[in-house]
Amino acid sequence: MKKVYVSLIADLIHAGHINILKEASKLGEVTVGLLTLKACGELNDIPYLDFEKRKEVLESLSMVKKVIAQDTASYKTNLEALKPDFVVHGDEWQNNNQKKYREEVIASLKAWDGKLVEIAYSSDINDMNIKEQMTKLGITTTARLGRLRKLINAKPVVKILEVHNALSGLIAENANETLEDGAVVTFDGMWSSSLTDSTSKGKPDIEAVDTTARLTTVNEIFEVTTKPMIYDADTGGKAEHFEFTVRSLERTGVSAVIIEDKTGLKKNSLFGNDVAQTQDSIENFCHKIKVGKEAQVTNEFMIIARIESLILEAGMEDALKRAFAYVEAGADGVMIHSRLKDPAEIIEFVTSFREKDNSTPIVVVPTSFNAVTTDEFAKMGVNVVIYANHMLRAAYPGMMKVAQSILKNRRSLEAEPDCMAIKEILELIPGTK
Ligand code: SPV
Ligand code: MG
Repeated sequence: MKKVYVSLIADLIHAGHINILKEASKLGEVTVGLLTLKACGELNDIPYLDFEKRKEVLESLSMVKKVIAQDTASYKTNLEALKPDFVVHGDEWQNNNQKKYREEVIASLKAWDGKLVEIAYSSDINDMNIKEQMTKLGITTTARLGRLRKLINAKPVVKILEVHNALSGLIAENANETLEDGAVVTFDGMWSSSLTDSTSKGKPDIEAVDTTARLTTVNEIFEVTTKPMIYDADTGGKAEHFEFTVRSLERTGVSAVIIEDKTGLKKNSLFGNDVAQTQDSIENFCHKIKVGKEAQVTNEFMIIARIESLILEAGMEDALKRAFAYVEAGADGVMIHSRLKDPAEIIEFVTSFREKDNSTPIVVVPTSFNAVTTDEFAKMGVNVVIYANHMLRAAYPGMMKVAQSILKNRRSLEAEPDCMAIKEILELIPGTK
């Protein structure tokens, strides 16, 4: 009996998969290399179903002899272990972001005279089309909430963009860029920033915008998006209040909350010690984390502890001591903040933290240390990078410039080149026509 290898994600089994498996089984005994969450992350294609569920479905198909895990987007390790006579794949990978894996498969098969068999790809039935259609229908609260943890487990680094209203939410949802290697990159989720939500409401970033108003913004964003959200809850308020915030965020479908270890009148961290800011005691803050963890209803919701020691110049030792204490108290992740342009203190923190803890997610907000790329953060051991205020900061100068031009010229003619065309704005929102 010949050996046949088929690599699949098999999240939503459809006629295209069945066709490939049918053709593969005509050639011999089929082993499916089922992509693990990590391997899916390399392809930027995160499945809805977990590995065991996807495996169960495939194992029940008569065309499949065996299902094994494929832990990387590359087939190499599995192929060298199995030495199949055939690898069967849809022919669409000749021209998409899997091209490099195809070339690698051809090279590997040569060593034992195996063959690659490519099946004509049915362009009307494929995962991406089905997923796109599903996304258009929206997302359930539970699926959105659980998605952040999945992304953190799957991807080398999760990229989050600040949103302050539904329109900026649509940018986080739809912005994409095709890189040189053909890979299409997108943002993984959204950040509800206390700074930009307050600023867009014309108020200072001092916890003056209450949770109800903040959640109204979140709900408006959720109406038109499907990506997960991390919510900036400032200090979290009093522990007795924080438990209600946690429940409200979960009920809305927010995936994670970040609370910072400050107390008293909160001021934005980027002021540093230029304004009076007080750090909470480790004991109090751990208590707040515990209260939050006890209040949450789902297993997926995350409470992330933000350490302000470097912002307030309390030193690296204090930052690390707090980080470990907060994780001990139940925090699902830590955020380390810095307002220095030089990333040295962030690198030192991440390296020292990772020496003792190689699993707790680390979050950074590189507003100041903005020369570091997401890939460099990933290599360092950071899991989530938040671009925390850029949508609002980009929008405001444009609006101010146009307002001033109208005043100066007593008409809008001169401002037109700085504005989007009316036709474009009429068609900006998906499904307008
Ligand atoms: C925010 O976006 O509101 C933050 C990040 O908390 S920072 O402004 O850098 O403090
Ligand atoms: Mg904030």
